Amino acid sequence: TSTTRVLAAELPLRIGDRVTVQGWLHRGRPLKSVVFLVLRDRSGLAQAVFTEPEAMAAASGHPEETVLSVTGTVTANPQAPGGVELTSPEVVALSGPAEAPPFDLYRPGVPATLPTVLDHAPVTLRHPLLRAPHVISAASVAGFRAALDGLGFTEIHTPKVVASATESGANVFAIDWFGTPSYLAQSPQFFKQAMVGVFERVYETGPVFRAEPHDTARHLAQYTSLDAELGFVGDHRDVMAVLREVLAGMTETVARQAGQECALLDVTLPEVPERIPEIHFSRAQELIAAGTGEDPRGEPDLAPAHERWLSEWALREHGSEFLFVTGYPMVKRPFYTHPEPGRPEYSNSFDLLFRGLELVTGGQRLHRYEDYLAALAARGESARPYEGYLSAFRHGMPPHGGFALGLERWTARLTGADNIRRATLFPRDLHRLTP
Ligand code: AMO
Repeated sequence: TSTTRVLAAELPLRIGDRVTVQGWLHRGRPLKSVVFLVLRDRSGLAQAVFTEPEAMAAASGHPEETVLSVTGTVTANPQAPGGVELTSPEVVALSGPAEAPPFDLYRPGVPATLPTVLDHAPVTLRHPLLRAPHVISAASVAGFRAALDGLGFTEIHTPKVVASATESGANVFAIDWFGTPSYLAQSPQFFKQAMVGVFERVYETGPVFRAEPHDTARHLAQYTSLDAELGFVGDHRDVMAVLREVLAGMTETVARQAGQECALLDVTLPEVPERIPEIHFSRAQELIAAGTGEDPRGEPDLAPAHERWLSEWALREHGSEFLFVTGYPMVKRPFYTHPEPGRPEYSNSFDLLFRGLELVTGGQRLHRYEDYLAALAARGESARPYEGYLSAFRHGMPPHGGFALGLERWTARLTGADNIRRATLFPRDLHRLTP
């Protein structure tokens, strides 16, 4: 008799039925008069209990991670995972592992260093604790999309090999494109701006590349950028308002779609305030000077330690785990940045800090062609490499702005990971190109 596959999490609804569960042998426990097999599938764990001598023999000797198909009768047992187990089971091995994982995947902790976890990612990520951040990451992207779809945005996909750098200051990977020098895209910046002229509101989720020469817990050489761009804004505050909706949508979707994983990792989801507190860069520097005794005034950017300090300040003063820092100095922002009216040394841009870390960068952009020419000239740059990009602005572009959120940073902050690499399936960095 053949039955269709049922997921572990569905078993409580199938008591009394004869069903087939398929998955990996999470843990086998052969005892004297009974053999317990715990199977793991995408939904969770299911236990099968073998008591007949012949069935016990068939269930014994499979190493963990053997792929099994078990057909049995769903029987209530409060002690089993999910309160049910398969009794009178028959087992078929679909494939066996050639070697054991570097550590037991069924133990509640992970007794391995990060390099060991990453070196053996195809198998170590099967550990429920190591898999969970990636389920949360997937739910976050689903929430990002749903929120922006709801706001009338169109999803786009843009090239990852480009002819010019976009983010001044960030390092580029040069590649040989059929003999033409080119770069791996640092950001979809130019394309998303140009597509405002076509769709008004666009978003993209995809890989971007930064040739980061430093080895930190928050930088990758390839990361996933969640980008949005919208036209007809008054200034950067309209962009911040959209970002607020997106963060709320991401958090809600994580709660709904990855509740089990959040519980497993003890994740406390942040509250996204109706109005995320904001502070101007110049004011932030004054606070830091007064609060830490270090004087950052004159620095064009915030040091990581000062971002942490500001995050704590926002939590203390405003009860918010999010803080917008606005008005970063123009010298630290790319040429497409819109200056602050009245104080042109500052910009209509922002960073969003979340739990001590820069999570998002965004702002209002220049939208007039002549302003781009002037901005490039003022920076001593030729307009020629940017001609393709600038053509959008020769045909009429509305005031617009957007943002980019680093997915791995979000997931790492959400799950309390000490390193962004724990939120990355296969990290690419200074030292890592495999697996
Ligand atoms: P920026 O360069 O600040 O802005 O990047 C946006 C966000 O991406 C994340 N991030 C990184 N994550 C992991 N590893 C890295 N090396 C890394 N670098 C950046 C951060 C950061 O806040 N075009 C602009 C965005 C815009 O204005 O729309 C941009 O790329 O979370």
